[in-house]
Amino acid sequence: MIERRANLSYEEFAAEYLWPNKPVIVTDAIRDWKALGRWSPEFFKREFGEMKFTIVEDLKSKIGYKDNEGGVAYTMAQFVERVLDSSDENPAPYFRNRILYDIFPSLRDDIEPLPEYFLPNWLPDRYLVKRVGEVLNRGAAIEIYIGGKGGSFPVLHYDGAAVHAFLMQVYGRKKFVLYSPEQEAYLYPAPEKENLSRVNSVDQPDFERFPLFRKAVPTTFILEPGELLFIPSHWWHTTKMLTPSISISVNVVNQSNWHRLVDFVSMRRRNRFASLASRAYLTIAGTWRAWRDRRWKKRAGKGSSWSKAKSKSSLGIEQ
Ligand SMILES: O=C(O)CCC(=O)C(=O)O
Repeated sequence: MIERRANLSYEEFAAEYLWPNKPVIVTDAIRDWKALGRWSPEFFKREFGEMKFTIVEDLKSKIGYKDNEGGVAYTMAQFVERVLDSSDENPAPYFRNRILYDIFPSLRDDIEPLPEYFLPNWLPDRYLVKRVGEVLNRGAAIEIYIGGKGGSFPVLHYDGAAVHAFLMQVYGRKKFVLYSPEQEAYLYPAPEKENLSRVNSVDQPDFERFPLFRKAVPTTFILEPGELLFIPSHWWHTTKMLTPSISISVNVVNQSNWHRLVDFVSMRRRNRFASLASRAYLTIAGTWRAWRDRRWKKRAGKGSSWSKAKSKSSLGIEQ
């Protein structure tokens, strides 16, 4: 069972969900977004009908779930037609993990104000180690997803680098299936990409190949338009659309999940020295940011919001 909350203050969110690493749906967090009521498949056809892109239709065979390169060419108008005709038997491909501000910069204002729950976020920070900065900064990008009935996210996974995810359902209904981190032993993480499951499908799993998956207990629910879902760090998840659907996602790292990020990154370094070096660097980087956050909060005054704390910071852009 997932809790649905309304009128959830930042402090309540942090104490009851962020720090305990527990999912929640907030029903009124994005109620002022212009996107609600404005965005629909028809809106994208009308406003961006000529836009050209490609989509990889069958990602099941590919393990890299963010892989959008190559595939079938569409205009937005053609794609929207596919979305509107989509069915369980013949689902439209999924336009997903596209960077909203890059491809639809004019839509920036439609998703304002961004909920306070997204702060503090260490992903857009500057990092001394260039490669770390590149990976984390890319992770900070707000992403958009457009799909049709019967379409699904191609793989059961948790988000890379163990970031938290916020999923905002702007249009249509989407089914989510979640598994807590404790159930990892039943989820068959891929040896080469530990955050992706090898289980072929959560709806029709091949129990011959994945017998332990019988023991996995899913949390299943439908995200309705206007709702925000918090998927905490290392929670496994996948989705299926019940209607044409448009969603937005935001990833977040801060003190609450940095230790999981450190584990994730150092676990992936096969070389023991590189693994220890990453752990040491990231631990220092996290300790410094935790201290900086506390200083911002203190300066802004007790009870002030994170956005106020950040804007009052004398450090300006994050270090
Ligand atoms: O909204 C969806 O279909 C799932 C998105 C997701 O899990 C992801 O991008 O990591």
